[in-house]
Amino acid sequence: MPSLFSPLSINDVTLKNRIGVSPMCQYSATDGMPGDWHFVHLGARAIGGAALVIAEATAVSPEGRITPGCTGLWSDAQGEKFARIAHFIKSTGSVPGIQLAHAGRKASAYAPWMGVGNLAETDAQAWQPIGPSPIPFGGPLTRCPREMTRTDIARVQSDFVAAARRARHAGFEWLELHFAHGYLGQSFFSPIANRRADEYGGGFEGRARFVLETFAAVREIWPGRLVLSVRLGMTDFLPAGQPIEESIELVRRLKTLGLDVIDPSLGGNTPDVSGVPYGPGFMAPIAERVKREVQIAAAVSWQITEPQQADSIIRDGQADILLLARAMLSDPHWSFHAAKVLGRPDYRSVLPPQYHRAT
Ligand code: 536
Repeated sequence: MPSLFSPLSINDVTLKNRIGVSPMCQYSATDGMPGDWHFVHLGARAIGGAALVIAEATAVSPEGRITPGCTGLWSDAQGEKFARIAHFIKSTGSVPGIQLAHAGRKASAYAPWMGVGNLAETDAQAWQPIGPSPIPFGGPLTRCPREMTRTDIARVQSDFVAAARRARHAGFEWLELHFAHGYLGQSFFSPIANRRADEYGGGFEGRARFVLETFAAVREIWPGRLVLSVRLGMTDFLPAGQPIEESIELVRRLKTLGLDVIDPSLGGNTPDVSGVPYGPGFMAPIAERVKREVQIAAAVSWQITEPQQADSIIRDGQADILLLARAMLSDPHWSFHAAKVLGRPDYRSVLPPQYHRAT
C-alpha cells in the first residue's frame, strides 16, 4: 500500500488516507452564508476520495471577511448551512473541517475576478479594516487599517471562540485557525505589520500574544477528541520579516497549549514575494523542519500536484498530511487517480460504490 493511502489517527479522528483538501476561498457567499456552490464544491471533493475536506477561510465577524463574498460563522443561520455541508462530507467517509479566519488589514478587497485590491471606499459594500497598527498592507491593498484597541482585541478573540462553538455544533471534526498569509493573526506576529507599543507588540512575547491567547481561548471549547490545527506563516522570506526560528518557537508554545497539527505556510505580510522559493513542493523542507524541531504532526501544501511526489513526502516523513488546493481544482478525483498511478490494487475503492465503474 502506498504511504499516501495509509490511515492516520489524531485524537479520536481517523483520516482514511493522507490526502486533504486545503481551504480555498470561493468568494461566492451572500452575507457570509455558504450556499449550493459551497455544498457542491466541497461535497464533490469528499466524493473524490480525500480523507479530509477543509472549508474555506470563514470569517469570525463581518469585518473579518477578505471580500464581501467570503463565508462567515458569526451567526447561527450560517452554522446551519455549514451543518448540511459537514454532514454530507462525513457521510462519504471523509472528515469535515473548517478554517476560521479574520482578514485584518487585508480585508475589504475585491474577489479576484471582480477587481484588484481594496474595494473603493465609496462602494456600499466596503468597510473599514482593522489591524495591529495603522499601516496599509501595500501594493494594491492601499486602505489604512484602524489600529485595534484592547477592546477590539478582546472582541475578536471572543468572535473566534463563538465561531468555533458554531463549527462544533455544525458537526466539523477538524478546526483550523488561519494565522497565515498576512491576515490578522499573522499580522500581529509580524514585525512588518505590528508596530504596537503595548503588550501586543514589540519583541517575540508581545507579537506572539494575540495568536497564543486566541488559540488558548478556542482550545478551551474545542473538544480534545477532535483536531485543532493552525495555519501559520513560517516566514516571508524577507530580511525584515520574522525569523523562521521565531515561528518555530511560536509553534512550540502552541503545542504546549494543545495544538494537534501545524499547517505551515507563507507569512504574506507584504506584497513583496521576491524571496519566496516557488517550485514543486517548496514548503516540504519547512514542514519537515517544524515537525522535527517541535515533534508535532505537520501538514504540507503548496505546489504539490504529482502522486509520486506526494507519496514520497509522506514516505520520507517530511509531513503527515498533504493539503491540496489547485490540484483538487483541476481534478476533484485526484485521490482516485493517484491510487491508480501508484499501483494501489483496490484503487476503485477510493471512490464510493456509485462511482465504482470509473476508469
Ligand atoms: C494565497 N491566497 C490565500 C488566501 C486567499 C487568497 C490567495 C487565503 O489564505 N485565504 C496566498 C498565500 C500567501 C500569501 C498571499 C496569498
